[in-house]
Amino acid sequence: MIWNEEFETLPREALEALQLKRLKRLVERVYSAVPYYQKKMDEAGVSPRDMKSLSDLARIPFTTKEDLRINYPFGLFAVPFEQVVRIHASSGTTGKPTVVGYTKQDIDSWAELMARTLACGGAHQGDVVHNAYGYGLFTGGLGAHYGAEKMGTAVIPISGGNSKRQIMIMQDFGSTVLLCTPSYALNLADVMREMNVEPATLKLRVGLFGAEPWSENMRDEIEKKLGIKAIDIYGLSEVMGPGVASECIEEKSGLHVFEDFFIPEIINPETGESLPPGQTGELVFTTLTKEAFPVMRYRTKDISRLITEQCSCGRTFYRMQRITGRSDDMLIIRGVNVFPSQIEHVLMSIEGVEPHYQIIVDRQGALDIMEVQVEVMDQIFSDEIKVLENLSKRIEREIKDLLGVSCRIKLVEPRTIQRSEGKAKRVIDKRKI
Ligand code: DLL
Repeated sequence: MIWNEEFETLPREALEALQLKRLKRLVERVYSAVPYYQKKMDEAGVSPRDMKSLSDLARIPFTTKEDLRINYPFGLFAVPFEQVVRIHASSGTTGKPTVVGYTKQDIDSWAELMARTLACGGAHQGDVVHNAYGYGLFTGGLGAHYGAEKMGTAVIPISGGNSKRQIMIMQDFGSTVLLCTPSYALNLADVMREMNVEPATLKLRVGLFGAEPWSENMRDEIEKKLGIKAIDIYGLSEVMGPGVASECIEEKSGLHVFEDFFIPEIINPETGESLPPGQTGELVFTTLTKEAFPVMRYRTKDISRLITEQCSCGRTFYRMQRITGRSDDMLIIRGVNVFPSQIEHVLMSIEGVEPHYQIIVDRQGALDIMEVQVEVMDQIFSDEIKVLENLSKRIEREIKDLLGVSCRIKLVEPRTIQRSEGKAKRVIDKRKI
């Protein structure tokens, strides 16, 4: 089902006209309300009057996490503080969190976007939405919650953690739609197995997973283990939270960006130059309607590509390819660029390997050492040493073939790698550079 036919199937021309109208208003509003942005635009020699066509957006300076840090906590809010009704924050890897605000209208838009996302994933009124995204400052829990209510589903605000209780509630309340990170979905599948709960006896039909990178192979794994369809959903706090883009259940191939609310661009992360559709680079978003915390050309550091071909589901919005990495997640191992997603891709394609792994990077002398710790299935772990040796050699060889760097493989017993209840921590970089 398409939640909002009128907007989600707009012909391209009408959509772009709407975007331009909204863009003009946005730039004017931001310029007059936020002195910091006004200064940046003045320095770049661009004024709101210059927004004559959508291509003029490229004249606006980028916004980065550094801009947010400088203005911590509320310096980039574009409305009087009395109009702010909600504050969220995302924990950075270092220092202070990134803080974002919402007006009443922003919360309504967000609910609309999450209702669209749920509909994209095949949810409908009457569904029991098991919302295991964390409630709190993280945008996942409350963001999804309001969308589920708007759609008219029965939402269970279970939040993350306490997996046994989650499963009991799934059984007793008849949860049909699961919302959580993909790594937590796998964690739940493992706990089901430990509890001898057969996933087929549950009513779960579909899961909307996001907030962290995952791969096509991990999707297969989740679908197989939980017996559901797994949908990729994307968003980030600075732009809104979840509800920026979503796969449709019809194609499960690329995530529709809700382009009446956000303009996506792809840039070369090194030069900042705009790239044409189809090319891979860093995703950049401009929010078209947000009141409290609008952003212009926000650099996400997420790597993707835009797909402009029409989708069979009927939505006309461009799709973004699933995120293949982050420009700042990239590890440089002995000079070679390595994305954790590439390692995951290798691991998930090998029989006997569990989807739980951690990459540990260290430096011995002047040499970078990468160790991949990965869990193997029970029966393999209790097998002969030779079997384990062969498996670890095979993983090592395949990683070397794909990435051109050698690494150490450490096969570990099932359930030894720490499980996440939210975003999984895949990389531990111990190098002091
Ligand atoms: O993770 C919002 C969200 C909540 C999205 C629930 C989807 C579901 P932040 O905590 O600000 O917001 O983190 C945003 O997470 O820049 C990506 O690097 C990553 N991310 C989010 N969704 C995906 C996804 C939420 N589907 C950051 N695939 C983003 C890969 C994702 N990475």
